[in-house]
Amino acid sequence: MTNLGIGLIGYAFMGAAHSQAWRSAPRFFELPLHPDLNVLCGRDAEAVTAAADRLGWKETETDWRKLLQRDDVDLVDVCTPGDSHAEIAIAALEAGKHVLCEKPLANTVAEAEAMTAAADAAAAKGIRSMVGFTYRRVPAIGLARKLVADGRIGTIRHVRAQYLQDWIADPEAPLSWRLDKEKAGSGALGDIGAHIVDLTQFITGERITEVSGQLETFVKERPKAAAHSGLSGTASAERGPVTVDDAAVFISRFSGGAVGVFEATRFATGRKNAIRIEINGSASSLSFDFEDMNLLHYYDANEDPETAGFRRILATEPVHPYVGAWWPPGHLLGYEHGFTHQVVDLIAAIAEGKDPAPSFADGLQVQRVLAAVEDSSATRQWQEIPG
Ligand code: SOE
Repeated sequence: MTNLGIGLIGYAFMGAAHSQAWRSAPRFFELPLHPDLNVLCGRDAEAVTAAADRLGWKETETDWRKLLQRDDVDLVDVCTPGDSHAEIAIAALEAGKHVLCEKPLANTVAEAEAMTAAADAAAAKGIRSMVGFTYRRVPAIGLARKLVADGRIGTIRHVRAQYLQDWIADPEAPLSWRLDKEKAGSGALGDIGAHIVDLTQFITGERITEVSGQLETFVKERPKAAAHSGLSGTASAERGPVTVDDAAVFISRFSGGAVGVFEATRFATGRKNAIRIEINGSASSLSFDFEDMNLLHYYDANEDPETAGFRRILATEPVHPYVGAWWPPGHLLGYEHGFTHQVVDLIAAIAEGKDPAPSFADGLQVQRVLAAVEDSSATRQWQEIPG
């Protein structure tokens, strides 16, 4: 077996999630290439060294450009805030490195277009790229997509999707980079709305063609953070502006004729990471909530009405996507497994010489939907999504 040298940039929440994925993938899955956790990169030498020890990386760099020059790095995993995705990913692809880039692909459509052009040029030379819409790799989501593809849902009429969190519902919760437009591009819209745009298109196999949206920033000023890690922080005495949306809501049309209702918010008090998707089709319905992520609810409209009803499918059988590599039925999977499945699929694509999904082009299409929601909110008009 050949090795695949990994260089990861960023070591906060996503960096830790990706680290565990690279570590655990070869321990549970038979892989055609073995990922070597060679280099962790971050700007603060002391902090990145401590993170490397904790997360299992052999060496560190403090300049991502140096990471790209290393022969022991075949793949660059970008877990930085969105403002650096385009610059790093394009440079990495041009340096001949495969790239995994966290979502949303970029902060603007123009950046996402440039990244997609670089990815296409690199693919012609056998260099692969993928955007990290991790929730595609939740087994129950994979099952939902299969049921749609197998025709079990019929013609899709309604797509209902919510991504609900509450980590800034407290107006005194401090500012993080996720509340800074310069760093994050947008707020709930890009950070979590991007996931439900991708997931609904992934499950239905249809494209969002048109949107009408509304963005809202409820709390316009917050304490600056004295320290911030993951989704929580400690407040300083100074205050600063929130420059992104706190909540994004929009309705949409899908290419197959379905109508969609979307909601992304960090103000849904009591909802921590509730990704709720319901699909109603002519033959049946599907319903999913990430806070109970091992379950898919399925209603078959052809069943005897006397006993028909939503039934819960526990997506932990070896026949369900990815599950066979883990535990016996009923021994549940969690948040981190999606990240592991993501790198398993990426490694397979690299070894087989195929383009992995979701591609940078898929990330660009999501970016166009996000931009259309912003435009719609600003103009109070429906917006079409080109392409
Ligand atoms: C913060 O809202 C966040 O970490 C997102 O950035 C991730 O994509 C999501 O998986 C969990 O929440």
